[in-house]
Amino acid sequence: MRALITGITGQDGGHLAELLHSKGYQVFGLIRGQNNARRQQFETEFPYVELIEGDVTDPSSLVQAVEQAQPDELYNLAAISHVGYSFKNPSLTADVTGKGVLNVLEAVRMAHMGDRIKVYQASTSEMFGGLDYNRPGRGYNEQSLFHPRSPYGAAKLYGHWMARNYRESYGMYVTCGILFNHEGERRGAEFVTRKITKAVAHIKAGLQDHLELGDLWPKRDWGYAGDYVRGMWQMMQHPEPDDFVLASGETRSVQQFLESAFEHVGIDDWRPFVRQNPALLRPAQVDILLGDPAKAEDQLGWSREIDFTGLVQRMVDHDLKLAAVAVAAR
Ligand code: NAP
Ligand code: F7E
Repeated sequence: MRALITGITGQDGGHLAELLHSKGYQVFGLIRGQNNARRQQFETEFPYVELIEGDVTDPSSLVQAVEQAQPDELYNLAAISHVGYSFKNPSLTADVTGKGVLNVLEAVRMAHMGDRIKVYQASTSEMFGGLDYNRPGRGYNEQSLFHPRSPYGAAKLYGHWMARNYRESYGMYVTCGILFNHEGERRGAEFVTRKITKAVAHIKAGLQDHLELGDLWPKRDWGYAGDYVRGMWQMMQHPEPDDFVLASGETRSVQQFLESAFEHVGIDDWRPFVRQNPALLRPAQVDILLGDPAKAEDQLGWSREIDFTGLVQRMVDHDLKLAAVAVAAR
């Protein structure tokens, strides 16, 4: 089996490459830029991935990538994925996160491989927006209403509908995973969980004295990225293309994540170490996200191995090791 992953240098790209390689796939990854700063580190960690240069905003590069990789499965993970950044760069976000999906689908169709390549589209719980919380206690599922609250969410919703359109119009195998927040030791430090675990480890090691955050009250449904990429693969083995929610079915506030992380290093009172920075507030907030993964559990047999506490501890422990290396190098 051959797989092409866009967004290979991101969090999920790394986990998915590892998973597919362990299953015997030949893995190809699309990498952008003439001198991508992540390339060298990626090649060291994933020597078995064949990198192909391309950009989801450049249709011809995608056609070439598809022709070169000849994939059985194409996982479209590429995106501008930071919600806060999308408010500052809405047009770029529309081009990459929205129209980029169309470019990928068209590349498959134009290469006349629409009948043999299965496509996975990385859709998101941000499409729900956290306002039409219409299944209290149960969470959003595949039938819930969409109400995106950011340029990122709106761009993802465009990509989601284009993916569904290509499934319905051309009979292509295009599956959408509507994934709730998933985190881990590969998470970028611009996202709140990793920002917290890194800061907690640095504070514990004496490398940093405080942490600046935005809103602490929003709630998210957090899981571990390794569990979620396994779900992506399971979706692609399903006989029919479809939409599936992956979530933990639990929701916790940013403050609860913060408390758990500090608690894990033996600091009971986090307040002296945390300051609010108004620059980190967003023009609109997604108040609460809670997902219902019943369909994926029933139809795919998907389940999580790592719970919330395990996730926080894993991330903090990883960052404590990195902090110890930084201290030793001083
Ligand atoms: P991530 O760490 O931010 O990775 C994004 C990837 O997209 C990076 O490899 C980045 O490459 C690449 N990219 C950005 N612009 C590109 C362009 N113009 N052309 C080609 N590649 C480009 O995201 P992630 O957490 O792994 O998430 C993977 C996907 O799932 C994303 O589509 C995200 O929106 C979606 N998603 C994530 C979550 C979550 O909680 N993690 C939940 C739901 C959905 P560079 O290294 O060159 O920047
Ligand atoms: O924010 C609040 C912030 O940026 C979580 C992406 O993977 O998941 C992710 O989107 C919450 C928000 O993730 C800071 O306002 C407070 O309420 O970690 P985040 P996100 O916005 O939920 C979805 C499912 C995706 O699809 C996205 O691609 O935390 N928050 N203070 C902060 N957030 C950040 N980043 N930084 C802060 O300092």
